[in-house]
Amino acid sequence: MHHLVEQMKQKDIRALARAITMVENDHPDKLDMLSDVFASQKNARYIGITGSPGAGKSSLVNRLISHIRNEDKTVAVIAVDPTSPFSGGALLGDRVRMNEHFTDNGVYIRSMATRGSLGGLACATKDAVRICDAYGFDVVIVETVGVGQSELDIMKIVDTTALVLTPNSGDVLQIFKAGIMEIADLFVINKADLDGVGKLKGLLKELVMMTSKEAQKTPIVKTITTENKGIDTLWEKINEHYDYLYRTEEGRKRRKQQQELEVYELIREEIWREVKTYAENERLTIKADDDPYKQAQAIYQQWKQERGRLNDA
Ligand SMILES: Nc1nc2c(ncn2[C@@H]2O[C@H](COP(=O)(O)OP(=O)(O)OP(=O)(O)O)[C@@H](O)[C@H]2O)c(=O)[nH]1
Ligand SMILES: [Mg+2]
Repeated sequence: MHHLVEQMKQKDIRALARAITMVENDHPDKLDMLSDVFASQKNARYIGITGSPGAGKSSLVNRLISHIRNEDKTVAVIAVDPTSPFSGGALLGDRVRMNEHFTDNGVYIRSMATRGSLGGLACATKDAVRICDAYGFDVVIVETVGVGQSELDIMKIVDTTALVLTPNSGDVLQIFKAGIMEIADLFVINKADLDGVGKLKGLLKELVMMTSKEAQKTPIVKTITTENKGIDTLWEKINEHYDYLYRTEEGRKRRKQQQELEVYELIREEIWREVKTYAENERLTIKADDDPYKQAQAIYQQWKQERGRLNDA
């Protein structure tokens, strides 16, 4: 067994941190470690909290942590930070940090960024979630800003996705367009102390009816995190959804689909690595101004021929 996984079994939190750093940096030895992580997974429930910047995701997670701890369960939080050099910082002056749980051993909070790997952030996040599961946390929460494809991919990892919206933000339409609506298992109207809650709720109900028959049941929960209101209901709805998933075949089906995709993604990554190494060794240069389709085909075909030649030899 990989030494980090061995150490995690002894509840060594630094081993957990190191394991996550390995996937974050796309370390060449990560696959062996991850196999052992996979085999050591317990039965954590995975929850995703997504929504626009500043919607109150971290505030909610903060409150949820307290709630979960009161039930004597342990919880890990992976805060995915897609902060780009362009938007970084400017938007985020007012953001809430989850520092208050810093000294609690039953809580682990980690933010993630990545470089390197092809699958990128979504892939690394999935691995980090599994690592937290293998360590033995009862609940793993993923916080991510819900805007692009990679966030959608991240949300496919979790059992239950809560989409956080705020009144009068215009979020709904934007998120509806981005296809995030379909992956939400429950809606949270946070900042319910502000005006426009009724209007947002009406709009949400309409959108839900339009998108799917089944989703009519998609719960809408109102929260005011600053006053600790609605958190108990939110946790209850999350649990109800989890129960539904595993009472029916839905949960198993979701994880199976996810795992199938994952196998192909791992293959893709493996091939990508090989072709890239080959191209670099052969000093094949990529010309930014030339047709990318033709260049990709040319390099791929050349690599394939080279492999064929090596196999024949
Ligand atoms: N009025 C009101 N303000 C809230 C509520 N919840 C959060 N806020 C405030 O909204 C701001 C952003 O909260 P965060 O929890 O950092 O939001 P976030 O979605 O995690 O933000 P990012 O991680 O930066 O995308 C903070 O100033 C919070 O105090 C609420 O229920 N009502
Ligand atoms: Mg946040």
